[in-house]
Amino acid sequence: MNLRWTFKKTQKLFKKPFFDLIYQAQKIHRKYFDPNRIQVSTLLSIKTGLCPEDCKYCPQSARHPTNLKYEPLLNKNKILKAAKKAKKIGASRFCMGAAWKNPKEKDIPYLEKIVKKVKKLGLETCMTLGELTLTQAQKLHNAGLDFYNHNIDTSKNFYSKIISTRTYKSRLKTLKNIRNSGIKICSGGIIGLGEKVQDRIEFLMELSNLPKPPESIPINMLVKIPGTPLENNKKVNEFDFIRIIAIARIMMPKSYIRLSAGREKMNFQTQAMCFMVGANSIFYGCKLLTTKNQSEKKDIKLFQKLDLKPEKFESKFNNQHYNKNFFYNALEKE
Ligand code: SAM
Ligand code: DTB
Ligand code: SF4
Repeated sequence: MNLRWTFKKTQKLFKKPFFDLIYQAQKIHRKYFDPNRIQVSTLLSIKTGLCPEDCKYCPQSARHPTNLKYEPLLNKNKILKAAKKAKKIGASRFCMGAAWKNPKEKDIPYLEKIVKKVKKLGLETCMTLGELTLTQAQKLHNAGLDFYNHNIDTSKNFYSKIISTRTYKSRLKTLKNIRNSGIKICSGGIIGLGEKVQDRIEFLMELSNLPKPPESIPINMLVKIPGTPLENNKKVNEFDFIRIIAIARIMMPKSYIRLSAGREKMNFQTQAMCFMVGANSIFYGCKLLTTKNQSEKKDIKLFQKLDLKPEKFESKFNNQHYNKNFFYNALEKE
């Protein structure tokens, strides 16, 4: 097979002098994207905790004593209320996550209904529900699901050190089902799991060598959760993190790269560097799934400092006029 990105070619980027690398990344970013615009998504956990999987990083696994409150699948009104709020504060996409190994057949009609209703609000829709069969993906696609998030998390080799209840192969199979259904792929991973540079190289190679790279790539910095096996992991160095964002931009020039979990612990300068080298999407809202995110107010300050505007969301529903104070105004109307 002819790889788009070989190990050697990718490794070269990891060894490149920092300023040469970020110059290359920014040139590519400017070729494919408006550097002053950012895609904004808001997350909601629609089923929280008691997950049968054993992902070592995750607060929601039933195996880790994390003191998380279990919440069964949320009712429609609660989900729609959160979606309306997300829209009001300026998000263009609403991402719903469930702590499942996979959705059960009996849940699909309800999920389809939710997708239809959220879509009607004029938001793009995204779900992350675990493994999906082709038929399930097709049903969600027909209901209007735009994106499905399913992270490969790290390299094939390191994966089994982090998760034992499922395989990398099954992860890739779900990505294939999503692709074949017509839903756009959101897939990325976590930095700070204890992976080596070799794993980071292989992780980015895996994504960039998919038949078509994911449209959306979340890069999470590990949020260290007390009670999980990774709670005492070593902090990721900010420059190493920026380097990974830059390399992802170079390897997957047309994909949106989301600066995802971990922003709460990053200063504005680090986040600005991530945007500069190619990140152009964020999770916006004071909560990720179960942990704190950087507050909306702080995000707005950051956007204003950097003159970042939300990406124009081309939809017949979205005729809101964006200006520099758009987010402030939206928050004030809350
Ligand atoms: N259960 C589904 C699954 O695993 O595909 C969907 C929800 S799961 C919480 C979504 C993603 O969140 C995971 O794939 C992982 O990459 C990310 N995640 C979970 N816990 C995290 C943490 N402590 N720090 C950073 N990212 C995390
Ligand atoms: C992704 O890559 N990151 C988001 C989203 N996809 C679903 C989740 C981050 C979760 C961080 C830990 C928590 O809040 O539970
Ligand atoms: Fe469950 Fe997803 Fe958390 Fe793994 S990452 S424990 S599958 S919710």
